Amino acid sequence: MKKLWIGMFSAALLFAACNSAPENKGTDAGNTNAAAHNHEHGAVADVPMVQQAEATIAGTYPDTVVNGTAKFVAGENGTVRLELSISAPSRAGKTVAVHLHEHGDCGEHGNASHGHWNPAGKSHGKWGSDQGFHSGDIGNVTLDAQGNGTLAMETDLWTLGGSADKNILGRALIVHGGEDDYTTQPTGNAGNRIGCGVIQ
Ligand SMILES: [Cu+2]
Ligand SMILES: [Zn+2]
Repeated sequence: MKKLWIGMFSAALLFAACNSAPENKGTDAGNTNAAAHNHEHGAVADVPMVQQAEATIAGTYPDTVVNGTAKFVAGENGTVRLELSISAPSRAGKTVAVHLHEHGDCGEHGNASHGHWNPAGKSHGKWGSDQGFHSGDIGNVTLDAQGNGTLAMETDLWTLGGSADKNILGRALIVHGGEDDYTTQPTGNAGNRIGCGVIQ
């Protein structure tokens, strides 16, 4: 099944390579080709659209083990689904913040990724808050007794490619050592950047 799915992805890449229009066909094998033409053709994409992307998360400090994977899959109707899995044994039983940061550079203990990705110029906050939130404010993940945690979400604020106000390709997914208080500006006071991966 996995191989089949990868094959479909390859086919999607080939399609994208010979047709510059974004392809919004979902991963459901039952989709008809007609569904691929429901997307908007108006805007010229800054970055070619892809159907899936991934960030491999690694520790940014030699003495703090952090591993993880963030898988992003484009859905129908312009949404992106994230399935995140992280492991940070030193934070077992604690809650850690996860954000998308602006630059896809994990250097300088994650600080080279700069601030939270905030294309809409909003205040930092809890995802979905009426008071506003950054497009990168994924939020907190509670880790179990082994330091493992997962998060899944789906949003229409992100795209895999496309215009800079929505494209998350080339941005960094940061795992912090502490919890996001959803209040402190503009960071949430979430502590050091102990894990990082670039979305590609
Ligand atoms: Cu952050
Ligand atoms: Zn933020």
